[in-house]
Amino acid sequence: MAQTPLGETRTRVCHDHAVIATDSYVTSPLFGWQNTTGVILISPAMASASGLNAVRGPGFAQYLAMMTAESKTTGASTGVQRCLYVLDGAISLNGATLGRESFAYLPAGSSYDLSCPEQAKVLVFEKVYVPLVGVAPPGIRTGRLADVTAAPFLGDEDARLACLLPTDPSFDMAVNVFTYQSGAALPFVETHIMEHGLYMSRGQGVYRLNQSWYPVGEGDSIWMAAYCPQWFVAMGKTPAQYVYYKDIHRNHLP
Ligand code: UGY
Ligand code: MN
Repeated sequence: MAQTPLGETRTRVCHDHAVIATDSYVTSPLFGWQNTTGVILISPAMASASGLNAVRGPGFAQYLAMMTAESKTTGASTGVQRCLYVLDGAISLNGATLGRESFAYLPAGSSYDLSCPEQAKVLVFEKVYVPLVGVAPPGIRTGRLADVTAAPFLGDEDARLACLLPTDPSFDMAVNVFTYQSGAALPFVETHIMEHGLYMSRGQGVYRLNQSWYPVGEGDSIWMAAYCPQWFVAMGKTPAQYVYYKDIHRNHLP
């Protein structure tokens, strides 16, 4: 393990955003999973570390599940939906193999057999599902990033967005993969009601979060609260990519 003798880290936890760098990971057994080690990167508990001004913390959880051949899960807590993205290795869902850059949406209340033939690093987003009157909740879905169209973002061919889940109102969350050629950027500083959980899956760049600019690279995670001003530019000699969550399609008044 890399040592940081002078106590340096890029990790920051603020009232409206957080950057979690790999050098500050602490692993633990994962609730709801058997024989699986995890790192809870973002969760509602973050409010307690983020300062006196925190009105509320994240409304979802983002974590890494490090799976081996002994690992397994059969479902999430009551009312909780999951979206998984395979960062490395392969997993098995009800007997079907999902390889690197595959994903699975697992609705609240569903039960399944999720295991791992050998080893896998899986990014997981969890959120309590908010039903919509008159709209049937979604079913299980699986897919591969390679099969999803990555559309130019607001016309920029060098910033491409792949939406892994359908954008229909039965879903109250989106999970997208954003790939930037080096030098490409978000076209403006976004400020919006949706919150984000983000995992840098490739490359590097600079993320602006509120009034701070952070160098970020592969393996870093970011929480952006609702209305946290946000902007990104990709830098370096290879494309940058992040997988991110956002809440969508539900009443903006609590
Ligand atoms: O979907 C989004 O809001 C996205 N454009 N935000 C981001 O990449 N920070
Ligand atoms: Mn955004």
